[in-house]
Amino acid sequence: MAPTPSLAGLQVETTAFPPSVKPPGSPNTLFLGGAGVRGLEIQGNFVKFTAIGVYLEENAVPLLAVKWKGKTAEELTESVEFFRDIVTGPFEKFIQVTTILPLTGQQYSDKVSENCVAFWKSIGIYTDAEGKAIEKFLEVFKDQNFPPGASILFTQSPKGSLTISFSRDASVPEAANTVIENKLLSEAVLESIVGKHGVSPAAKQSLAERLSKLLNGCNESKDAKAGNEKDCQIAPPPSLAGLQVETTAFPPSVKPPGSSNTLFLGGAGVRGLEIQGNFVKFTAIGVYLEDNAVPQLAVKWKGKTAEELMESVEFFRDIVTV
Ligand code: HCC
Repeated sequence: MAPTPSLAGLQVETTAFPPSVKPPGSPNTLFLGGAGVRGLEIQGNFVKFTAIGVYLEENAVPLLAVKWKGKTAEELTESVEFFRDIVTGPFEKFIQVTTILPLTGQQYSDKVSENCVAFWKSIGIYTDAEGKAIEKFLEVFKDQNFPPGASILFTQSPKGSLTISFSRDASVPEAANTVIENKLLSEAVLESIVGKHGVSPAAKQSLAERLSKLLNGCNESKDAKAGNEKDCQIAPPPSLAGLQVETTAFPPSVKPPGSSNTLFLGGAGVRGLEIQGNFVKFTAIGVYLEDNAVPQLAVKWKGKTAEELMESVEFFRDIVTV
């Protein structure tokens, strides 16, 4: 069994991608490989259309490690072959495309189909089977509409089936809408997002950054030397990261009611109680702080490790009273 990669969720615009999901039509739990926006330059402005999260089955890490362990995020970002290996690797994948701007099913499926066909032609494959698969793909989207916040979900099995589901929000439904049995189409959908001419350079960069961390030292057994887990936490810069606690997504910053300031997410967690031997979770709590808390706390606490802060009653007293 591959170890569970220790990953943070990611916030892309208003969409919180949780660290792991169980895709519709699959018994497996996949981890968030990376996420980013898909936008278009329109009259000099970068217009963001969708937020895309790419999830991978856990065995992707040891499989990719064979060739890619030791590479930096920059090397991976620039490697067409690395993304090809993600697209074609023998592990399950799940893609969540959440709309930022409204899209019709036809607009979306026309764009994706166009990109898939262009990819096949570029590598010299395009048979009747692929033509039929594209027809079916367009048919599935024909009567769909995606207001902002709706999601298009693709589950890709290693054998090559493409399962398509829809959600009115960012939640992942249990049931799938349609399955298309065509390996090349399944691969081309991911290729069109993170491949050589992928529509989301942001998702590519995110995948490269997170996987380089997992591949370079975070791929040891769970009981590997103490501290490894901590070093392997992958979190985007604090100024950008929200946190997912159970079903609650805490955004990276908020403007509290009755305040003119924007506060950053200091931390979040559950509040539970041990009841008859079970830990029962009652609430999810997020604590936001004003930006100037950082330089103020730095005076006394700069240089301390997370463990030292964790065990310091005085540190938490300072947060409460500062
Ligand atoms: C693709 C192509 C497009 C998208 C994708 C994969 C995508 C579509 C956005 O996820 C879009 C934007 C404007 C339009 C139509 C679609 O996210 O008019 O291969």
